[in-house]
Amino acid sequence: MLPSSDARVSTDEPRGVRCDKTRTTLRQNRLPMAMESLEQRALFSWPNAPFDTPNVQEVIYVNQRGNADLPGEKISSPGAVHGYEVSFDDDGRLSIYTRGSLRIELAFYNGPGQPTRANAARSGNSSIKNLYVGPDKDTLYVAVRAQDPAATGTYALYIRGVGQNVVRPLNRAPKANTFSSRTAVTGVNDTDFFSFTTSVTGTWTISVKPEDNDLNATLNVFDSAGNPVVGTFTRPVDAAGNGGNEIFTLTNVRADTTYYVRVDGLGDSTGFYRVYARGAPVVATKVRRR
Ligand SMILES: [Ca+2]
Ligand SMILES: [Ca+2]
Repeated sequence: MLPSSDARVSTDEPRGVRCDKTRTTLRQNRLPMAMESLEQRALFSWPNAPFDTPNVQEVIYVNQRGNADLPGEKISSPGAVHGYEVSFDDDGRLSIYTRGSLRIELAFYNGPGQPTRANAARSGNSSIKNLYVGPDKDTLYVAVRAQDPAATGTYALYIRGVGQNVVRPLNRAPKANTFSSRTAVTGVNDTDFFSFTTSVTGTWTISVKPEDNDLNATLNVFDSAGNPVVGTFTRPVDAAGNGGNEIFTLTNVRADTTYYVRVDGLGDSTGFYRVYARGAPVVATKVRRR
């Protein structure tokens, strides 16, 4: 059970141990040693965000629905925290949860510093629900670690965040099978989403061309269900630096398929850019009969 209020920190009790949820009661009635150390660890010993070595930090690139599925995550060194940076373009509710056999402790940070909510797994699964994402496009952090500091292993992490309010359709350009749009990454954690529907079966090239040398663009493409088709939830296409074009070619694409293109500026880079989707139809080849 999770508190619905924005309590500073909440911790689920281990299975079989009964305790009162309020922290004053926890303090007054001294807990068994194991429970107390768990509570204290969950409260006090999370590292500050952003995370650095020996902890890991990755950036999560959510899809147009504000979601990210990370099924193959790993705690590879004992005691390490696996940290994630995540942001949303719009405000709303956020839930995070893990699955797997490794007992997990999960923490949410609404900015740099200490977590605002933390939760320990009853089984392998841990979750923090009803988090509020404000309208300021803040950088948020999620941290995952094994409940047993000596344990290592894999887990799945799921982000269920805030969907993108505005998805711009890419405009059909005069050139056949070409769509494009121009806009700007205007600030830290401003993310732009575009959609287009393929007009031919064949090869489709999606590109981002910065018009400002300050913009280090990154590119992700998701299908209509939110599955990554270009880049992953933690790795965009980012071959070029500031001012450089990002290009990715998809082969064997069917006509009438809708894709969602995510453009972001790496770090806090900003600037205007154009985004293109260009289709090259499959050329029919005659099959010779002998
Ligand atoms: Ca923008
Ligand atoms: Ca780039």
